[in-house]
Amino acid sequence: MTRALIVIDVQNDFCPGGALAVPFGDAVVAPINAMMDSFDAVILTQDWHPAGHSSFASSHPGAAPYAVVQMDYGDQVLWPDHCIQNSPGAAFHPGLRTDADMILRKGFRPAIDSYSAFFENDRTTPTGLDGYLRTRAISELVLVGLATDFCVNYSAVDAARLGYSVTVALNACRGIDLDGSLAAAEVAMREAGVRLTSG
Ligand code: VGL
Ligand code: ZN
Repeated sequence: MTRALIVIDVQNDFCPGGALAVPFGDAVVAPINAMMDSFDAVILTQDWHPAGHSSFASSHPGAAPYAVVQMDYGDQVLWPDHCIQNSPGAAFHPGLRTDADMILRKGFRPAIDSYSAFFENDRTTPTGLDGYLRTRAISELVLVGLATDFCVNYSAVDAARLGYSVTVALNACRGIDLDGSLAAAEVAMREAGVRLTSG
């Protein structure tokens, strides 16, 4: 079995002091670094939005951050401006090992968000990661990173649907937890056949 570690969005804006800080987000860095050498491939993802992205509350006059709006592809949470291309907030946490096989950027199309590393939020536009993994004969994935209830959750569920064997190492993830989203994400991942581990 060829196994990959998929490291989701360990970027400054999701760490303490960042624009969309996940509580204790930086606590994932040490365990993730320690895991990297045990995999055949390491893939890092990077949330990578243009200024004025449609997922930003600031792009919707009168809307507050964390409100939910209807886009033509479904519900979308409106976020504070974050991970703007080439900004310090979009950079990886300075302690994260970046000696990875591939770095995948997502969320760069102005009109659509992309939580998942596999599909944009319409759940059909591919990022290309599935093709990369298939051509490298990678069938087992371990996912870690930020945020458990958004990008890790969507990536894990999509990966399971695509037929990968998927584990989320919760000890190396942290969540945002908006209105119970963390508990809901754990249910969604389990229902999709994702293994959840804590150590
Ligand atoms: C994420 C909200 C907006 C994440 C990205 O990485 O979980 N969450 N953009
Ligand atoms: Zn984002």
